[in-house]
Formats: sequence, structure tokens, C-alpha cells
Amino acid sequence: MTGDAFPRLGAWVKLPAPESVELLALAGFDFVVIDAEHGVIDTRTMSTMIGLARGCGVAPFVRVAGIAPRDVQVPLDAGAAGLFVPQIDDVAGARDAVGATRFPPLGRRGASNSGRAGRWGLDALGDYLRAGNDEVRLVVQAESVGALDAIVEIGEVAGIDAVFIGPTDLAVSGRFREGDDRLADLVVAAERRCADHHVTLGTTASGNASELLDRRGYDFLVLGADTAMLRQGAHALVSDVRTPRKAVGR
Ligand code: 3PY
Ligand code: MG
Repeated sequence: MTGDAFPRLGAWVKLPAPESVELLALAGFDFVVIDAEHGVIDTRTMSTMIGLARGCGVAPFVRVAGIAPRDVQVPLDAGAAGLFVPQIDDVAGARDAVGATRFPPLGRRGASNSGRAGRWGLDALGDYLRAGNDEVRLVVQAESVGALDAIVEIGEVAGIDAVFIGPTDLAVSGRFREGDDRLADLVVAAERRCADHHVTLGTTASGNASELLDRRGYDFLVLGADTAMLRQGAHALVSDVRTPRKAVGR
């Protein structure tokens, strides 16, 4: 676990286009999250994106679909700065995530310094192992009421760097309707407990980034996705031309 502050502003990459990473880096994001849970990104493309992100100075995280060796080994050996692991509901789940992604003694990740993470074999095995446990960040997603209740205990599991509240799955799994105050209260209580216990916390933002960072104690935010940026930008361009305007000055 690194002692450095978590990079602050990120974006999802859901399109299988390495150029998305380049565009987001040029926009000034601190990190990208290549989405292998909900995006259609194969491992070849993922590896290219990780290398490109590093070249562009933006930290490449990967959101994995699960913690099977096939899910975690490729992004880690390809040089991901960290992983987001979805749907971690309790301490046992958090320990499983650590077990799959950290080298012994913390976990049981398989070792090979022959990939980008080991600078293609240039790094000594010991340096590769140390970086895998000390520099690669493990973020677990809290996406259920149970996960919110146990958020501090989850965040304090050795080998976990941060917890990320996933508002969509949280609402869906808890069957909350949009705008339900009970959900908002649960989230605020979880935020306060994380602040009290210095658990590094992230979430998504939708127009409320300043409030989340300045008043609610979040350490990092994922501000949007390449898909949504394209959709919104395209929609705005077309509707700007097609929306009838009122005649002026007649
Ligand atoms: C969720 O909200 O469920 C996420 O995983 C992040 O958008
Ligand atoms: Mg989710």
C-alpha cells in the first residue's frame, strides 16, 4: 500500500479505443479506470491502454469483472496502477480480493516480472514483488447496504487502499427509488465513518464534484465515462442545430 495520496479525478474508459485514454489524459484527468466489468474491452486492448496511459502521464486503473486469476493477473502484469473490484460486501470478500491480487504474505498472486509490471524483465524479482504489494492500489467497491454498514472494517483490511461507493448498484441492490432519503442518509453516515477512521473514499459524481470533495470528504471521484461524454457532446451538437429557435427582432 502506497503512502501517496490517491489520484483525485478519474474517468471510466468503456469503449475499446485506446484513443479514449489519450483524450482523457489531454483533458487533465489524473487517472482512468479501464472498465472490464461493464465495458467491451479485451485484454490486448487493455494492455495497449495501460501502456498508453503511462506514456501520457495518467494513472491506469482497471475495473475487473471478478477476482479469478484471469480477471486480475492480466491487468496487474500489464502494469495497471491499481484495480477496482466490484461488489465487495463484507470483510471476507475484501480479504478474498486481497488474496487474489497481492503477493505473499498478503495474498497468493502469481509472480512473473516478464511483463510491463516488471519492466519486461528489467526489474529484479524483488522490486517487482515490492511494487505489486506497495505501489499497486486495490480499491474495493461498496455497492450494498451491508457493504456500507461494514465500510470501515472493509477499508481497514490489510492490502486494501480505498473503498469506492457505487451508487447505481447500491440503489439497485437495496431496491431504493431515485431520491430516497434513507439511501442518502446511509451514504452520509458511511462517509462520516470513513472520515473518522481515515479510510480513503471515492465515488462517482454527477455535477456535485465540489460538494463531494470539499464538504463530504471524498478523496477521489470518477467524473464520467467516455461513452457518456461522446453521447452528451454529440447530442448537444445535433440538438443545437435541430432545435427550433424563436425568431428574434421581428
Ligand atoms: C455503480 O454505481 O454501481 C458503479 O459501479 C459505479 O458507477
Ligand atoms: Mg456498480
